[in-house]
Amino acid sequence: MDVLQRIREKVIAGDRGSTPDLVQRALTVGHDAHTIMDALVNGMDAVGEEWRVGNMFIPEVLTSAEAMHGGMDIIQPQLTASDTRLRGSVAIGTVQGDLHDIGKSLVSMMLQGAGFDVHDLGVNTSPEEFMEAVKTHEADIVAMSALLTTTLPYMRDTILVLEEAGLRDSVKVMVGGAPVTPEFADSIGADGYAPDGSTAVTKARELVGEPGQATRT
Ligand code: B1M
Repeated sequence: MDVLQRIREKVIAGDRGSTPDLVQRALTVGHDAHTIMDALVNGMDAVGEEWRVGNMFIPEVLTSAEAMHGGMDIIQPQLTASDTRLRGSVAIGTVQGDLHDIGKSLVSMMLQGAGFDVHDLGVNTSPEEFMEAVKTHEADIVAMSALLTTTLPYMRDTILVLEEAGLRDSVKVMVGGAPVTPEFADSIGADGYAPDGSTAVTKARELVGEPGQATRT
């Protein structure tokens, strides 16, 4: 089994001890950080499917998430060091009521790697916290992540709070996360949607006025 396949298997097994070592080995043998990230994400996707069908339970899912984070910590310097030119300021967080942080953290790292000044507000971020962060950091982009259908409405609420605070015209809003669709993004008046980290970078560049290749909004 090659090292990328083993990384995927270690995430599925929730092996917090070996995953970072294997990721380090993958870097040493020449795999780039994005390829390794794909292997980590792939493992987490398999975990999600096993959980969905009832073959895995929450404690196991959590140890897989920790293994994934351990691997991400190793590739973070590579993901965030590719371009140091500041392209704009981004306030990113997972929306209120939502504790999923892996996808948001990946997008955050990739935006940093692309040269954005990223302020990661963490998980369970209320509309008011997003709004305050826009003021404090003079953010060009608010980037919201949601993994639960039940927390999607907080994306709309955040946009409303930005409007009420008179900030909506000065900041772009980008949304993403597994249940988010382009149609949903349009329906709440977001400026951009991205299905994954690399598209999020392309979209963010477009939103701050750089040419990009994203496919919508
Ligand atoms: Co959660 N969970 N979970 N969970 N969990 C899902 C999302 C679920 C689909 C599982 C399932 O049923 N198959 C389901 C949601 C169903 C729905 O609403 N449609 C679900 C549920 C129901 C729940 C609970 C309610 C379970 C319960 O308690 N009964 C509960 C809710 C807790 C809460 O948030 N309040 C819960 C809890 C948890 C854990 C704590 C156990 C754990 C989170 C640990 C952590 O994050 N530290 C967890 C996990 C790990 C998952 C799954 C298995 C994996 C999510 C993940 O990290 N994926 C997930 C099933 C799945 O997705 N297959 C599931 C890997 C990650 C890289 O992908 O986050 O999609 P993702 O991010 C991608 C893209 O979406 C995109 O780019 C990323 C990189 O490609 N992206 C953006 C994300 N944000 C973006 C923002 C952007 C642009 C792109 O711009 C701003």
